[in-house]
Amino acid sequence: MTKKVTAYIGLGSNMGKRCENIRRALALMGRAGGMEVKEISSLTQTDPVGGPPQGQYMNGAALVETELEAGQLLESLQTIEHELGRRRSVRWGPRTIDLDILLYGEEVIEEDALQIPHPRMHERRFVLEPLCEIAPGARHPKLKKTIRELCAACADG
Ligand code: A4P
Ligand code: MG
Repeated sequence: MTKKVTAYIGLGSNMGKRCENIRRALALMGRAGGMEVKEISSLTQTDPVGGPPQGQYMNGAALVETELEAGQLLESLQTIEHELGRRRSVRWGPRTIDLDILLYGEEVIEEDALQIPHPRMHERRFVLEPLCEIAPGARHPKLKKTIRELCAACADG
């Protein structure tokens, strides 16, 4: 049997129909092959952090079980971002959909194209709060703290 890994995906949108974009991304993730969406947090509206002046985001998080390697998972998520009209222009700029791999099991990956845990997740309330809803006890493999602990210690907002 193929080994399954539990991964957490950060969901964000601040262009167009934001909830609809996230809902469609989750549906495409379910159909992409090699991953199953098991849990979804609530979606909350958040003020933009960094980047140019831009509209408010809807943010959430999802738990997926996947047979894909982390690099394959990233590729699959980027294909979905593209299908939903995401065009990369400005870093941290507005987007129809952003799908970030927050955690992939307890793996630590530090490559140019892929860093896991997501390097800024622990300082962002818009990531930690939805993640804490679905994975309070999941552990950040570098900081050795649970999501609940990181959320309680987060200075953002
Ligand atoms: N990449 C490396 N590690 C990862 C990972 N763990 N998951 C690389 C996904 N991608 C990863 O990402 C740029 C490159 O990061 C990818 O090609 C991939 O190889 P991108 O999605 O093209 O660009 P980006 O999202 O603008 O950059 P980045 O650095 O991912 O930005 P962040 O940190 O995700 O910030 N404010 C609110 N309120 N809510 C938000 O959701 N999001 C951002 C984006 C800024 N402010 C926000 C929000
Ligand atoms: Mg991103």
